[in-house]
This record gives sequence, structure tokens and C-alpha cells, in this order.
Amino acid sequence: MLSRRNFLTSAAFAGATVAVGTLDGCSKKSTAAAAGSSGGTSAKTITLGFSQVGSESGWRAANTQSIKDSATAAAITLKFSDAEQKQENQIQAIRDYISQKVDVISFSPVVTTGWDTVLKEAKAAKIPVVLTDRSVDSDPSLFVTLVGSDFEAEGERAAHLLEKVLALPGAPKTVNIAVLEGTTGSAPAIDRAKGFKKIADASHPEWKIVASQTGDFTRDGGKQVMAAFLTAHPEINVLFAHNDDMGLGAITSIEAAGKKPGTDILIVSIDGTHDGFVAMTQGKINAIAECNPLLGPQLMDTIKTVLGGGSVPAWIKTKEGDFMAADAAAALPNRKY
Ligand code: GYE
Repeated sequence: MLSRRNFLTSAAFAGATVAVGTLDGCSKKSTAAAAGSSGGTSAKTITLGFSQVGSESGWRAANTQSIKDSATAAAITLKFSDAEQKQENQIQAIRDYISQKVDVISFSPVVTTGWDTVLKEAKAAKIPVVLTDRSVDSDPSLFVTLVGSDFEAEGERAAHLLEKVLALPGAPKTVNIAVLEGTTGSAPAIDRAKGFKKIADASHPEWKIVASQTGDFTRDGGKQVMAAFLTAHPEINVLFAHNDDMGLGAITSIEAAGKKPGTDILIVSIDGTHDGFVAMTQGKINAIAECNPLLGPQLMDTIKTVLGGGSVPAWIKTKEGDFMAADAAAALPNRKY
């Protein structure tokens, strides 16, 4: 989905952003401009309007906390809304932020398409938009940058972790995979599927995806869909879950069906939440490709740079690690989410 792998600058927004605001004591000229009609001399506080996807997962809870904490630490005034995984709620929140004349808008788009109109409205109001976590399929000139992970790489990493899990003693030779997909049309669901398939198609004719369906990134979704999968496809012996929460929900259904998660059904997931790590220490999840939700500090730094008139890369990627169940106990005490 995100094909903009080249690092561009935010020149398209530079003109607009310099006029919008400034940072505490960053530039005399723009401080005066930002103080505007109040005629004050103190630096203007940045107001950020943020539209969060929802509260669907442990990853999201950590992401929300990170954004709130880092806004406070950066002395940025945060207007926050939760869209309950509905695009119309996000569009409404963005329109509200435009009419409130916030300095900058940030959001994690629930799906990739359908944003052009509202992004054009923000641009016309000269309010820069910084995407975080998930990207959109819109013209890149409609937003400044994306602060978030490479989901296609995560799908590839999950496939490589599965290779390692299948190389362990006792692993099956016939590989019948069930996939629990994330929210349909979301960047992580599209790109994680793509990355995983790329490795499977290139190197593993023996891997068969026998069932693949969305569990909407929720624990309950994972539980329900896995229960149906197990009835329809008793041959499933591997689960690739697009996030930990769906994997954790699936574990409940696997156990209810009298099978052992991590043994009868090998499980690889993505995120690396606390509960995901605990499941690895119990041998119920075999491996996790980390997706770091602690994007707040980088997002606030980016916002300050953008509003200060500086240029930023078109995509600010996150560094992430891979974990096998054998590494989990040692890693767990150091996990931050
Ligand atoms: O993996 C999942 C969450 O967009 C990266 O959304 C995020 C995903 C994350 O619900 O747990």
C-alpha cells in the first residue's frame, strides 16, 4: 500500500505551515506571527487535533497512552477523539478540528481509501496533516508525512518467523495455515497479507492457506472466526494472526476445541503486546513480529518540526524486533507495552 519508499520533503506544506504557528521560542519572526491579534509576545502553544482509530486492541491502548503522554511532555494541547473504528466518525472529527482552527491535525486512518475530500478541506484551511500508524491511498501532497511502521515488512518478518518455528523439532511437514486478517481495507491488513504472501509464494509451495478471514483486530473477532475455522477446517495446524489480540482470542477457541495452542496449532502474530508476550512464555504463541505503538514522542517531534517550517521525510519509520517464544521470558520484564 505504501509505495512511497523514497524520502521526500514536506515542501508542499512549508508555505502553509510557517504561517500557521511556531514552537516555544523557536523563531522570533514566527512567534510574533503566531501571537497574532492578541499582540502577546509569548510563544503560542500548539493545538493538535488527533483522531484515533478506536480502542480495538492492546496495541491501540498503548498507542493512545503514548500520544497523550508525549503531548503533555511536549507542552502540546491535545484534542483527542476515538472513532470507534468508523471512518465517518474520523471524517467528522477532522472537520470539527478544521472548524476549531487547530494548528495541526493527526490521525490514524481506519482504512486506506476515501480521504481525499476531507484532506483537501484541511489543505484549503492551511492546516497540515501528519498521519500516524496507518497510511492512506491519497495524493501524497495532501499530507505531510507518515509516522509509523512498515506493515509489508512486518508480514514478511512474520513469514520468516514461521519458517523458524517450522524448523523446530516436532513441527509438521504439511502446513495448513489459517489467517486472521485485520480490519478489511486497513493498511496493516492489506500490507501484512501482502508481505506474508510474498515470502510464501516465493519460497514455500508446501504452505497452504486453507482459511483467511477478518477478525477486525479484536480479541472477540479472533475468537469467533477461529471457532468457525476449526469446525470447517480441522486440518489447520498453523495460525497467522495479523495482531496479538486476534491470536489471543483464537487461543480460547483452540483450547475449547480440545487442541493445544502452540503445539497442535502453531501461532505467529504481530504487535508484541504484554499479553502476547505472556502467551509466548506459556508456549501458546510461538513467535511475534513486533509492531511498536509508542509513536507519541516521534509524532510530537515531527509536529514541532513541521510547524517550525522544517522539512521531514515522507515516511518516518519505526524500528522493530522479532521474538521467538524461547526469547519471551527474558524479554518480558523490559517490555514497555
Ligand atoms: O497491529 C493492531 C491494531 O494499525 C498497527 O492496529 C496498527 C494495528 C495493530 O488494532 O493491533
